[in-house]
Amino acid sequence: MFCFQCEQTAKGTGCTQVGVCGKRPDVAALQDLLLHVLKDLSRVAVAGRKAGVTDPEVNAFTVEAAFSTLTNVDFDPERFVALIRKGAALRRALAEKVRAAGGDPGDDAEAVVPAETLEGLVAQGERVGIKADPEIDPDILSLREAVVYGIKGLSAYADHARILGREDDEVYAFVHEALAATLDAERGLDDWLDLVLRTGKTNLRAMELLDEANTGTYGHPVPTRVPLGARKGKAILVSGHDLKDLEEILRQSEGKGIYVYTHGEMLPCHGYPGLKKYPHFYGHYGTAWQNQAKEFPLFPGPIVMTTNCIQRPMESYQDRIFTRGLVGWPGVRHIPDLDFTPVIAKALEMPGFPEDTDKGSVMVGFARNTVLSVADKVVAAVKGKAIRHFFLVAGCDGAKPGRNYYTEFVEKVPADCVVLTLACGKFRFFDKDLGEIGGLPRLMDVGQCNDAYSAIRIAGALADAFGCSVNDLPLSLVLSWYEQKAVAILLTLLYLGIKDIRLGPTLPAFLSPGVLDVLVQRFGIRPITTPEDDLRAILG
Ligand code: SF4
Ligand code: SF3
Repeated sequence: MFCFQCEQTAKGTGCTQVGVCGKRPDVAALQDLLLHVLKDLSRVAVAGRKAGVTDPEVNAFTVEAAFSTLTNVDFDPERFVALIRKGAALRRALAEKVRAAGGDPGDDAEAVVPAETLEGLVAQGERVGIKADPEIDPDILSLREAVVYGIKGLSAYADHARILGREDDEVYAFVHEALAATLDAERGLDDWLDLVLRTGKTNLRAMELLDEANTGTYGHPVPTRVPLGARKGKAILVSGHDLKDLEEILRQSEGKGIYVYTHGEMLPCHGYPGLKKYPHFYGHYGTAWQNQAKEFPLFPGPIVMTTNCIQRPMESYQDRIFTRGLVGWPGVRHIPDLDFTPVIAKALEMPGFPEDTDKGSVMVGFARNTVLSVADKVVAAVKGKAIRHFFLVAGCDGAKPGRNYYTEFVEKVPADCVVLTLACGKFRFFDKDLGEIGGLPRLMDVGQCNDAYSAIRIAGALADAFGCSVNDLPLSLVLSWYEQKAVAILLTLLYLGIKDIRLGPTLPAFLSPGVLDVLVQRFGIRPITTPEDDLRAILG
């Protein structure tokens, strides 16, 4: 196997024996084969659009299948076998439709015919992995993989939006164009660079769709205090990023004497009016994804993983963790639709929390509507020099010790500066009381990684208010990345021309020295150093 799509890749170069994330070589090969099937399907979808043929099932399948190969989503070989077979069948059916419409779907002989057995499929996957072409130019490989990982992240956002009824064929058309382009051995460096930035552009649209989907369905988040302790009684823990799953769990468990808690990236859900209206939606349990093996054994109820990041479940909670959506782990019970009866039954069967406990609380709900509703106050505070600088300290968390940088950074931010945050990296500092400046909290949680769009809108609106570009605002981006949604967001920021981003804890292994050089020259992107040095460099 060879995989270097995430930040924790082995030795900072690539996982070759087994994934640091726990991905086994057979699953890695199946993911490679699925991706190859998707690229081939995309080629036919591109030909289809030229002939006026689009297929909603193909569109939905493409983003679902790409999302399922994102880090820490699906570790179950059987699920990938099913996706590979479905992808190949969709390709055959689509090619026929395209031909019937007078289009040219290409040569069927080039299509993948999935092997009969798991071993056969794994062998097929091993032939189409990242390093399949030993002759490929390292910069082209780097840009091609940047596109693929950006598409995986974008697909996650598009899939979340689709679940809530928001779609745009332009997004699907680009996903197909980009995946088909990865099969084109003739593309030059400039074409690849262009495709990288267009991936960022389309990701912005996908995030916009998701923002419309979330706020259109559940209302705009409002500032909300979320307890970190527990209420005496039965309990369900919901993790991941999927708001629809959470809503259904709340609806189906209402009036049953069960309290529902969020975990990880679900924390910001407490701010949505359409979700916080449930009286049994109580509080937040635990911290970021990489601590689940420590925190889940102590939760006295069932746990539902709606999306990434799942870690290898410990034996002590194997029988009460459930996967939903695209998440999978061999041997873990999967909820195939929105019927959460088994989860509720498990909650009723388990003891729940024996008593109330108080562990403090945190505030959520500082998404674009909240922040922009006090834009005048913010602008006045900056002009009156009460606020010197804004920091967006955002992104993923992970297990590496280098990630303490973000905790220290936030602790050392001077008292006249404001910290905006989003995504699971915030668990390094989310419960710190940084106080207020002129009635504004100094630490504001914009939401999930899925809400990066909200932060972009806030930055854009502030730039408008000051009559300058985002790059000229007293704002610095200090980002932490781990998986491919973060890659997609980074590509969006580059597409928007945002400069001087600080990125850590390490730079992506898939960026070749040549590509990194271009990013440094054109965008001033740089690795984090130490909190002291970075703060000094930013604030002068
Ligand atoms: Fe390694 Fe990350 Fe790939 Fe898992 S997803 S195999 S940790 S690079
Ligand atoms: Fe976190 Fe997995 Fe990226 Fe949503 S939950 S930000 S890592």
